[in-house]
Amino acid sequence: MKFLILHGPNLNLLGKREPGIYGSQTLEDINISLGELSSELGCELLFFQSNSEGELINAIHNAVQDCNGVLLNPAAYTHTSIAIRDALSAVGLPCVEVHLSNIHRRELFRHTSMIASVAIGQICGFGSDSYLLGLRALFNYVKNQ
Ligand code: CA2
Repeated sequence: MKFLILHGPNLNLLGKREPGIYGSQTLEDINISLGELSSELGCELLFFQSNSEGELINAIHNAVQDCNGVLLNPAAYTHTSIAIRDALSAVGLPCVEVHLSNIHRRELFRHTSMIASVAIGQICGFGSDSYLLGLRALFNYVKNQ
């Protein structure tokens, strides 16, 4: 089993800017933890981060060739991108949406997700654990499909 781990805009700054909001872990730290979990589960991961909507969409399109699912934090595109939503819907791969922060406790504009309705589920508010919980959920979903 292989999963695409997709990180949206500005997440490359994690741990380097505004640690008060998003914590001190870097994206590299999160990817390492995900890698450790994938060894435990026995699956393969493909990591990709981009600040560009089109590149994220291309990664989703390419995933259909060799991935069984997508774990994604679309970052600010969560709230705006019908194009990412349509890409996920078009490829039909199971996807889990994750967020470090609890988007429902924050500004009103973060309460809406364009992605949630095409995802199996959404996990938010647990910092980097959101990703680990999300990978477990995605793995179990695909295994039981
Ligand atoms: O809580 C999350 O994971 C978010 O997806 C993070 C996005 C935000 O727009 C979403 O509403 C919720 C922002 C990611 C920006 O990451 C930064 C990291 C360090 C410094 C500045 C931004």
